[in-house]
Amino acid sequence: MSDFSLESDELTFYREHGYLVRRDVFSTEEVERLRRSVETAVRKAFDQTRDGQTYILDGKRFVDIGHMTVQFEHSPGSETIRVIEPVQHLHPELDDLVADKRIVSPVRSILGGHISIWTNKLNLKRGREGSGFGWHQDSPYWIHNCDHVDRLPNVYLAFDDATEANGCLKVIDRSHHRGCLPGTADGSQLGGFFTEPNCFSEEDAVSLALTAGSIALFDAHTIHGSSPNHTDEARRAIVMTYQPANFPMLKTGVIRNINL
Ligand SMILES: O=C(O)CCC(=O)C(=O)O
Repeated sequence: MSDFSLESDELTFYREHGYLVRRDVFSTEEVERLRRSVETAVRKAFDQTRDGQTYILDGKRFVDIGHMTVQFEHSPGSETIRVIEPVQHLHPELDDLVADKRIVSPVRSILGGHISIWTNKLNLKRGREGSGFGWHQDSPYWIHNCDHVDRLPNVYLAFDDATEANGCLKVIDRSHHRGCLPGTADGSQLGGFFTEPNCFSEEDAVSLALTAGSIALFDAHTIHGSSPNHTDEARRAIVMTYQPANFPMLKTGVIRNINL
């Protein structure tokens, strides 16, 4: 595995189940440095929200700053950032991370050729306040901006140990085989982004408890979500999404090919 490509059994597992875990891909020292970069990026994003465009969806606060969207935690008046998308431009280490061969080589194995960046986001899930993510697929959200949603693999990198207690990522095993599924029709503004519960069984959920520095790859059609953080410590992660080469990024419209 010296070039970090997927072994054939890993690729077979990914194709069959819609996800794959690789443990301890980044060292403790690397993860510590990345955590510092993440916090610098968060401070930078927070400062920029002062000049952004604020809007509320289902009572949740979002701020757009140019092409970047910052989402705040759901409790009324919260100043805690929940998600930043895209994020790589906020720190050179994050910019390097999205092109790191340990992230990119497995994606190339899946897509079978040269690749470019689709999007990336920081999911911060701070201690106690960090809210969960309802069950959803990414593909129905992206299909409006992209005609190749079948070819947008995600790589989730854990910056902290992720456990059931702090809200680790969960996936619905094999759910990606069914393509885009209907969203809920509950009348809310964001409801359509959450997968209609009758379309899957939570009995098929797999909790991806990960040590910091581990990665999980998952398909854009894979139903996934996570619980709130019930601990005092943050559960931070970045989700980096790729596509075949020469396509523009979501939001920025810029083409960011990755040259290995
Ligand atoms: O970070 C998590 O636990 C969930 C991530 C997720 O659902 C997403 O980013 O689409």
